[in-house]
Amino acid sequence: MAKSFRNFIAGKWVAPSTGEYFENRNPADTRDLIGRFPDSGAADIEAAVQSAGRGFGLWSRTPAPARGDVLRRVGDLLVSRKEEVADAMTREMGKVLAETRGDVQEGIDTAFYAATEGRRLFGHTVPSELPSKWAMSYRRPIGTCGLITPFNFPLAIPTWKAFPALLCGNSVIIKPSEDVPHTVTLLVEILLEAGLPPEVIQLVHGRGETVGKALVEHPAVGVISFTGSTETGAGIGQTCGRMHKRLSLEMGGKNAMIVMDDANLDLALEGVLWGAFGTTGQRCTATSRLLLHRRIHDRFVSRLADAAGKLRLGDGRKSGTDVGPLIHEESRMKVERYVEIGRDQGAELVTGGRRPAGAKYARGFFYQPTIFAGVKAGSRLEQEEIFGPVLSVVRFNSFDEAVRINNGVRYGLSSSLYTQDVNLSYRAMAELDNGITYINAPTIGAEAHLPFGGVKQTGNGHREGGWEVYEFYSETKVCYVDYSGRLQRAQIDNYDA
Ligand code: UN1
Repeated sequence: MAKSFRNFIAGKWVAPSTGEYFENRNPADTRDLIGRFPDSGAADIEAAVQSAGRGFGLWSRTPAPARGDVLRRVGDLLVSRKEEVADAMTREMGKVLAETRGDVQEGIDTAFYAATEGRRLFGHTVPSELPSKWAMSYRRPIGTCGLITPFNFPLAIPTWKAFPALLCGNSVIIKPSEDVPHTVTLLVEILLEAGLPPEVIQLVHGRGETVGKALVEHPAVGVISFTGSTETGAGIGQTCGRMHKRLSLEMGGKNAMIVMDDANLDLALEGVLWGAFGTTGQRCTATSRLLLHRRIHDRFVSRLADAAGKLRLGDGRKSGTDVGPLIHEESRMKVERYVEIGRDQGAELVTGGRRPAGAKYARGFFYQPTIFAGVKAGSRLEQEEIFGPVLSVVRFNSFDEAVRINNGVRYGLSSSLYTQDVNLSYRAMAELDNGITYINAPTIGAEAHLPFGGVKQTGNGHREGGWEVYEFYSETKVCYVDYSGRLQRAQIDNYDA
């Protein structure tokens, strides 16, 4: 009998009010049942919100350096449990162990950054325009933050959201993806072990349509942070707009790598294999378009098809695996639909394009690394996010044309340019419409201490990571202290006296 996991609400591990559970199975082998997780309802969110309000009262008055100390211990615990968390993550999510170790490391980096931020959290002190008067700002906690996280970075993304939110003095309710509920359960255990007061954190498992919706619509949850699809994000945006909530959205991407004719092609080849097929293409930052200069196009495509065909598909927990399964059957079917679309639209399938054969793959959601060449700018394959191991190659004639193609999609997360030309590198940084541009590296690989996010329909202007996220999770408070002992009217007494 598989273990039944619980929610964490009001300082206790509790069963859901609904009495319902869903199964969490290994995507590499669906016979492997990890456990049953709560299919919670609105009543569980209500209890979590009540508790988070109490947690906020306590935590918001704890000095920020002391909050940072808790997060430092979280980082230490993640370091000591890195291997165990990575293994649990690969078991429920599928990506290879090297990647889930990286995912835990991103959480560790985020914890240590947050720990030191407790001793910064800078405001400004600026001169007043009037004599004997001080003017300054500082960062204040906001309240309860609702965090809705996706399946592809089961630890890193919850930490990007929760650690800065906590460091700023807020309480947190996490609703993780129902595809990866175990990893966040481990994270909450670690937060508690590190000494976080229990009511500061709540974990409510369940589906977006029920639990996620109740969280977004609850009037006492003033902040929502969501990573997921652009469609779901648009709906959340409407609700938050109507309710005047602070909202951070991190959504789709259709990221391009541009390879110029002077590029180091060995480096570009290694880069595109990693960018397109790492995490089985299930990153918002995945390299899903490869723009090749016509002079190197044919040679590069044939080397790439060859190398992609050699990637070893399999269970991410077994050594020797390069590419794990997709997260679930619907996601594999979506990939299959796009492969059909590519064929129908006349793109040339150069490798992959089907499920792998063999008993080894029969129980998992595997799909071969797939490459289409001759993809037309503007076609569906080139424009739409697939979130799987499908790379579309587009040929171009000039750098200007490559920039136009890169910018011709509704998303704007990351981009990449391979060249030896320093002038083109700087032009790319200026002209590519993305939140992140890499030079001589693929479109993935953002580091935790820099702001992460995209322009256009990828986001709504906020950034996660780095220093900027602390502004999202805190309110600016401005204070004026007039010690002149008289009424001083700003803009008036100092000009018209
Ligand atoms: C995502 O693409 O969904 O930049 C997150 C990267 C990782 C985070 C990616 N550090 O590839």
